[in-house]
Amino acid sequence: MTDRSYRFTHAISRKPSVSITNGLRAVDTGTPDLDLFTSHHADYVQALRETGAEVLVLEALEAYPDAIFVEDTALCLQEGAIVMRPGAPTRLGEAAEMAPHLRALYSDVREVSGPDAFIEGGDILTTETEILVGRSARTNAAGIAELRELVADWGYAVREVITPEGVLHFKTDCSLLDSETVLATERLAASGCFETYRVILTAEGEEAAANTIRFNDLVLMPAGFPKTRGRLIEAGFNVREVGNSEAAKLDGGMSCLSLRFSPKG
Ligand code: CIR
Repeated sequence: MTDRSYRFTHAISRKPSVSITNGLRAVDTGTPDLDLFTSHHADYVQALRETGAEVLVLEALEAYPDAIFVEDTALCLQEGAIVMRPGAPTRLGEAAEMAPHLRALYSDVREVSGPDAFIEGGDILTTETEILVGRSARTNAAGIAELRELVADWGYAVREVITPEGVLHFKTDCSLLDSETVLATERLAASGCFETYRVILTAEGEEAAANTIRFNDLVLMPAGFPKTRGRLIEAGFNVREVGNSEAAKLDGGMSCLSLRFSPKG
């Protein structure tokens, strides 16, 4: 089994902007504190760098309050990158801001461009064998169909799945841990989408721990979920906790804060 879905040479991240206080959120649980957000973000970037990866940290984009959540702007594979079409109207322009940075690193950059096609990176889980895409309030069937066509000649199979009702993104509720293992909430696992995987469930009341990232030898997880952390450690993973209180106020987690990849050419 290969390990290209969790071993990476590169990541791209973006500093939080002052405008982050206006970021989108499903429920208002308070205004994010910029200084604390900046410090959590620095810890996150440092953890990625400690694995040996090259991490490009882009400057804040004031015009886009949610621009720190770079994951939603692109899907990065070894063969090339696909620029997304975010379904949140205030976030659509973020994808074009990311495209030149991807072109600098990849020789093949493609774009989801259909006027009715919407898709955000947070709905996409790339495993060793397939690309799962959750239909959600941000990602529609046309977006998934266009992605399927764009990656077909690179040999990827795209499987459409469903993001649970009321959940922002598919990966809000799951993450890849290794070639055959995912971490998932019970409500997502119950949908049956992970039947061919080994599933570690988040502990009851710790659903917000589901969005982790496996990045080289580390699993980065949001701080404050001791039972789920214990399950991951017991399963043999090298867990690093990162403060996520401010990103969580904007429905963000570990995966949203970076694009992770190993460009081939
Ligand atoms: C949004 O609602 O779009 C942002 N406030 C949070 C985006 C989180 N991104 C992700 O899960 N990939």
